[in-house]
Amino acid sequence: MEWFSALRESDPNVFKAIADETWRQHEKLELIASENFVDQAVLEALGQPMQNKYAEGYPKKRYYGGCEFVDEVEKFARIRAKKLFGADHANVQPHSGAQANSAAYAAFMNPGDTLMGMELSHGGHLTHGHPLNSSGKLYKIVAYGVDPETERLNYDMVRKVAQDNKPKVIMVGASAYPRFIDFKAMREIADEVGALLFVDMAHIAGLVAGGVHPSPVPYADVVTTTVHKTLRGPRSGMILCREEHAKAIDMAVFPGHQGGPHMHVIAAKAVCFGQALKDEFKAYARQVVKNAQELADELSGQGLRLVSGGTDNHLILADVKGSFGLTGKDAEERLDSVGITLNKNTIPFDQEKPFIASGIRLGTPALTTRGFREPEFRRVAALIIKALKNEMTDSLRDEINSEVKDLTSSLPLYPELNAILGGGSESAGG
Ligand code: DSN
Repeated sequence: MEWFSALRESDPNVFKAIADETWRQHEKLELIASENFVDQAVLEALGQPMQNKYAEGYPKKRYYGGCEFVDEVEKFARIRAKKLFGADHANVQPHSGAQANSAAYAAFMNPGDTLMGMELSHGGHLTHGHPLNSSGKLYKIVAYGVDPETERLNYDMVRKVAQDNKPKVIMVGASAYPRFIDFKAMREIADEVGALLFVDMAHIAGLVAGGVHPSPVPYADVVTTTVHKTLRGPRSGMILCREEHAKAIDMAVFPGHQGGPHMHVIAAKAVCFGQALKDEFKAYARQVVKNAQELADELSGQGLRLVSGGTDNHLILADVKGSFGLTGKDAEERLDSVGITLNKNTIPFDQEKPFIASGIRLGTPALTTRGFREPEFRRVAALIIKALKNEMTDSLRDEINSEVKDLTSSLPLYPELNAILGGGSESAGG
């Protein structure tokens, strides 16, 4: 049976949307910092009959029969995750990063306890205490931000917030912070105020696995992550912790927050962790950072102001309003129209609302996966600047779009899949 032959036959509408999306991923320059492209092995593990299986519980202790083979993949995933990050314990069942964070909080906090997290508008995350998220509704939130001068974390300022508020948990981690985080300093602050230290390493997990970002694991009580960002696995979450916290974490995930684990996704996590243990993944992680630094140098050299002046990791936060008088929303839409995909983002001390924002966030993980290196990223930077600095006319749009196509066709994504799906052809909508 050829991949997608049944779907093409039984549901042409869904088939066409998948074909179009696969082609879109190939045809555009993907710079969303939290996205990546998994390989065929991960896709195959996601699309197989383990998706049919209920398996509440943990390996060898399930509430359903017939779990002997799904037990195997969960064991592979746990063993590989622990090896990859040097952790005592891994729970690989969270369906997402948000679920992982909710479960981790609930394992140690009661409603009304104080949670300290990074301000969302300074680069933090919704689940670190935003008032509209369950974290912000259940817990008393205190927030720390970046230093207005350096736009980086200032550990004396963080210490002061902790000392003034004595949180039960300090959550460290960000979705739009381009600099290394000093986990040792955060551990010291947590110890000084008697707090537990949680790190959400979702954005940087692949860089930590690849040895190009300091690891939080030696310092944190609990580390949560997604698997699909720099780590390049299936869309899902995971929790790592010290042995003393293993039981509380496992109970908080199941039965505390989830029912049946998604065993097909856990199989794909095992595949991803196996890949990340290889030397090739270390080379990939190094290249992600090199590419981000090249892109940052080129963009700032051509007049785009970068928050904190540059990057240590996979992402760049750029002030398009201060640099070119465009809002983040305008910049996102303008770049989208020329085949460059990224997202608007608030910058520290932003005067605009999050849906408008003064900045854009760019990341290199996805394009690095398809083989882009420094020379390609220099071309990407030039196209971004050309689109942002000039008035967008039809001819400029056509010119940039055609340069984007030249770049993407030189390093194709999913060529075999697109051949099966018909990506780019009239029938697939391309
Ligand atoms: N939505 C993710 C991101 O883009 O950073 C965070 O969950």
